[in-house]
Amino acid sequence: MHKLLLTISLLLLLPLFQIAADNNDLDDEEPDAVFEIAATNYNFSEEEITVSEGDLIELVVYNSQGQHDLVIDEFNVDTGLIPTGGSVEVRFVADETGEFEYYCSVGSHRQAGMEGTLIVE
Ligand SMILES: [Cu+2]
Repeated sequence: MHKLLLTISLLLLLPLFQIAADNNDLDDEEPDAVFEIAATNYNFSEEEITVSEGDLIELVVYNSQGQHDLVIDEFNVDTGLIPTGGSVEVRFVADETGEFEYYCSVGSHRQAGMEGTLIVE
């Protein structure tokens, strides 16, 4: 009886492990496209990025000056604060076509011009 309960418990937990494994797969895969974006006060070096639907995208965001991050709400992309003089890599699958805004969420940086358009086609 105990064995049966144990087996059922493990079966219930299995999907959690699979989700964790899927996330790791994203890190192991070769990205289909890599974009380097530099953040300064108050500008991103790329105002527009065009990618293909379904592609695994890697963004390498450099921060050369000030406090910045890069966020794309629709794809749950958020670099967190990027160290000044450093960079952060984020990956996501562009699994939806359309135009999406990316922006810096620090203070009023977005209003000051730190935004751009991600086009998935
Ligand atoms: Cu900023």
